[in-house]
Amino acid sequence: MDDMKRSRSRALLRRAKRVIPGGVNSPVRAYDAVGGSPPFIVRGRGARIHDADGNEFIDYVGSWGPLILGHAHPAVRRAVASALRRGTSFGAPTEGEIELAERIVSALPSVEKLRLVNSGTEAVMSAIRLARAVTGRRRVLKFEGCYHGHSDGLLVGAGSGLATLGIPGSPGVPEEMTRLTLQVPYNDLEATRRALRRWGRDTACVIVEPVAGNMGLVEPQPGFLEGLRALCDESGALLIFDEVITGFRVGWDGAQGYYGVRPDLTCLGKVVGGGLPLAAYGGRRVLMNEIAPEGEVYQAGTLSGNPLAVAAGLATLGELERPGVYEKLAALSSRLVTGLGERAEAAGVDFHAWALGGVFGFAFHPGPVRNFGDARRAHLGRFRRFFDSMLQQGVYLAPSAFESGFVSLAHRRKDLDETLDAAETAFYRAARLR
Ligand code: KE4
Repeated sequence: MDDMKRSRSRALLRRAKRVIPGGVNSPVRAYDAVGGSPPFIVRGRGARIHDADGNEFIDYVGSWGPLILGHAHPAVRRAVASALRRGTSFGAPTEGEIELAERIVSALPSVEKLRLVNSGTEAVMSAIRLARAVTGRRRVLKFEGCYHGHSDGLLVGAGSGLATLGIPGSPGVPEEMTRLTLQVPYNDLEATRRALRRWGRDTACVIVEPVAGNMGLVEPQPGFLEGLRALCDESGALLIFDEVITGFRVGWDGAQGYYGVRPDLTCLGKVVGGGLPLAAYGGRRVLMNEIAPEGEVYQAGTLSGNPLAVAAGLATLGELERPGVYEKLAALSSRLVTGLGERAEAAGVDFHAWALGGVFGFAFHPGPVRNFGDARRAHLGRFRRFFDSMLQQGVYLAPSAFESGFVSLAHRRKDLDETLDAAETAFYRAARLR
C-alpha cells in the first residue's frame, strides 16, 4: 500500500483515533489483521468505492454483505428518499414493517412470524433468549469459528477439539456468562453428538452458520446440517440458523432452502436491510408468539423496524425477486473463484477458493477449509501479501483471512477481468513468502 496516495486517509485515521477506539466503529475495519491503515471511504457507486485520497477500488466487501445490489442503487435511493420525506422514525407501527415481514415470511418456509431488530447481534441474542424461554433450558451450543455477533454469552474463545465449556473470549465477559456456552468444531457431528449426550437435557439451542462465513467461507459437509436437525429433534434443543450472511445472499430462500434443512429459528441481517441498520429473527408461530407483548419473552428496540431501513430492505428484496438474479450472482462468484484458483496455481501457491451464490471465500490452504483449525493453519502471511497487493492495485477485499467476500449485481465482466489481472501479480508477490 506504500505506492498508493494515502495521506488523507492516514491523517483522518490519526484524527479518528483521538475520539474513537482504534479510529473505527467496528474492529475489523482497522486493518490490524493486514497491517497498514484503512482507506477512509467517501462514496460508492455500483461495484466501486472511492477513498479520501481519490483512489478507486472494486469493492468485494459490500459493507460486509448488505450491498448485494451494489452501492447507491437507484431503487434503494428512490425508496429511502421517498420514506425520508415522510419522516425518519416514529417509534410506532408502520405498514412498511408488515410488508417487509410478509416478504421475508413468503421467502423462508420455516419462518411464519418474525421480529425486526437493528443488528445481527440483536437478532441472535433475542433468538437465543426465546429458545431458552420456550425450552426452559440454559445451555447454548455453537461451533468454533462461527461468529454470531458480540453478545456476552457468544464471545467465547476458540475451544479445543472436544466439547468445551465456553471460556470468555473477551475481557469484560465474566465466565458466568460463557459457562453455559458449549463449543465444538464446525462440521463435527460426532463432537456435537457427544456434547448433546452429556449436556443435551439442559441445552436450549444449537446455533450454526449453515455456511460459515467468519473463518473464510466454509461449506457444511454433506449430512452436517441434516445431522444437526436430527440431533436437535432427539435432544429437544431448538436449531437456530444464523443466516445473517447467507440470508437472501446464497438464494431467495437462503441456505435453509439451498440445503433443504428447516431450522426452528432463523436470524437475518445485512442484505435484508439493504445497507441500513435492520435485522430480524423469526420462526414457527408457536415460538414467536412467546415474544412480548404477545408472550412474556421481552425484547425491544427504539429504532426497530425503522421506516428508512425498511424502505431500503424492501427495495433490495424487490430487486432480488427478479428472475435470474441468483444465477447471475453465482456466475460472477464462480468465475471469480475459478480465475483466482487458476492464477494461484500458475504462481505455485497453495490456495483454495469456494463460492455459493453471491458470497465467496478463499484461503492460502492446500484444500478446502473444513473448520476453524484448518482456517488457522492457512498461510496468513501470504494472505496479507496478497491482500496488500490487491488493495494497491485497486481491489478492495475483506482485511482479514477470517472473513468472506461478496459480489453484487453491479459487478461487471470488466471488474472481474481487472480483479483477476491484479490477482496474477498479487499471487506472485505472495508466493515469494515461504
Ligand atoms: P451485526 O451485529 O454486525 O449486524 O451482525 C453480527 C453477525 C451475526 N451473524 C453473522 C453470521 C455475522 O457474520 C455477523 C457480523 N458479521 C461481521 C463480519 N463477518 C460484520 C462486520 C463487523 O463486525 O464489522
